Amino acid sequence: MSESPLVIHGRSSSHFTRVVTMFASELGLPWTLEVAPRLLSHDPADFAGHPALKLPTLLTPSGPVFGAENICRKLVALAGRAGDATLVLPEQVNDDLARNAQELIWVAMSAQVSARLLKASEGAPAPYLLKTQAGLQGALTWLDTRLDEVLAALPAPRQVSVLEVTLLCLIDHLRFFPSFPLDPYPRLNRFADVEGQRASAQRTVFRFDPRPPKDPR
Ligand SMILES: N[C@@H](CCC(=O)N[C@@H](CS)C(=O)NCC(=O)O)C(=O)O
Repeated sequence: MSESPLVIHGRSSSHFTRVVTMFASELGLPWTLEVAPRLLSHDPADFAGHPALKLPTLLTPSGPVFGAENICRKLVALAGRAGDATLVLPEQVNDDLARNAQELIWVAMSAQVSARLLKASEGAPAPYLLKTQAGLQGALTWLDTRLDEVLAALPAPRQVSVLEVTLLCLIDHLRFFPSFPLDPYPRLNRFADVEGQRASAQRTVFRFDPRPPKDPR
């Protein structure tokens, strides 16, 4: 494992970025954040060369690694822990309910990005924005109802799983950018309260990075 910190291109206010910084922290890998300057830019250079203009990207000497899930895999390898069953990547989850939960978490995270960016750039809510929000809330209801079963279906014992890290980042992000009440999801709230105590979560709490004043959050 290299001693120099890993460079993660992203934002401290991004839940996809936090999945990666939390995972790196869990693995004890030093990292620094290179802040993405303009979220609505069309220039891949503003996204560390990501051709689809997304973040996060992990910058490695052998090239970039795009996307939160891919980066988590790469981090496990960089930590010298490939094959360690206590680090639960999506491919180690063999239960349909838990796999469905992971899918809904990714969808909900993307829905939240779309909802925020559509809201920032438009006046009246477009029908697609309303559908996106309804889908996000549908995913949360599903997850809240089945959370105990989903967690019980994850491999154990485990240090950390992508599913739990992504779920914490999703719920915390909904608290960071509140747009509807989270009271209807008591299990998800309790989960986030407990998981938020992890050292890796405390180290990566959402905050705004300093950046050019005209860029919409
Ligand atoms: N599949 C990607 C999704 C990443 C994503 O949507 N990131 C958001 C930031 S939280 C983003 O880049 N938003 C800008 C945009 O969608 O234009 C991943 O897993 O990393």
